[in-house]
Amino acid sequence: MKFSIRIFLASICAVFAMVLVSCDNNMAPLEPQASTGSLKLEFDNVVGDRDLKLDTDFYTNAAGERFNITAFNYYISNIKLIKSDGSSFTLPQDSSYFLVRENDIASQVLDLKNIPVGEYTGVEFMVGVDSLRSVSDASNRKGVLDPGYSEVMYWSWNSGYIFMKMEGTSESINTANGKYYFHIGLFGGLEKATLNNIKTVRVDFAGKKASVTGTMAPQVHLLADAMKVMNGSTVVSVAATPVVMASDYSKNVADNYINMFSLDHIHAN
Ligand SMILES: [Cu+2]
Repeated sequence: MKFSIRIFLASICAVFAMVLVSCDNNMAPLEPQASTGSLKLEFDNVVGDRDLKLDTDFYTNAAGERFNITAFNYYISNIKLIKSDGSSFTLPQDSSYFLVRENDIASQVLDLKNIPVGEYTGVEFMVGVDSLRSVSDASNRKGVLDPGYSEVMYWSWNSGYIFMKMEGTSESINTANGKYYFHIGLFGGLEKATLNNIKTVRVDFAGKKASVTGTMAPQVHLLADAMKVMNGSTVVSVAATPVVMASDYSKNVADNYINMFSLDHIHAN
């Protein structure tokens, strides 16, 4: 009798032990597993192989003209991150409008939040603002899209954003102030049919990866080469066309600057 009680107690202990072990096993997968993280896109403005320095530095374009840059701003919007398997993640549109300005360091780093965990091998974005947003109610156009934004990137007379603004001086320009003004916009207009200079750019990371995890927030360091605004399929001369705004010629400048973006490197975290 005593013996069987002992066996009985022993087997109860064994069952308890198994329950404890299996409970322990079940605990492990309860560790929180992040499904999103963040990624930073940095736009580093350069001119050819030199850093862009507003006002003070002079550069020489393909037309042989010496020029400086006093302002360099552009909108980046509708960002899409591309994975190695070809799938992609499109940022919610409301959090996908940025204005990069050379005179504002903070504006050059786009902090993208709530990015699904994964390995990204490229990025796609619009240079400018899509036509739908351009004509949507002012309540949908706050922050950098506010038409009253400090560095006027908006044409009130044509209800449209200036996608890319580059200004500077050159001694080759034969006007009183010797300045050039490239204000490139036009989204195809509704009331007044215009050119559509909305451009989408894709930058492949060329074998490199930006791995977003719960703890790793990679920083993708892109270069934007202001020289390419002038040097491209059209060699733009600041002397011949010191003012490029809402004219047909603006297409040539837009076709040039879509090629100004490239990957420099990726910081893993
Ligand atoms: Cu970097």
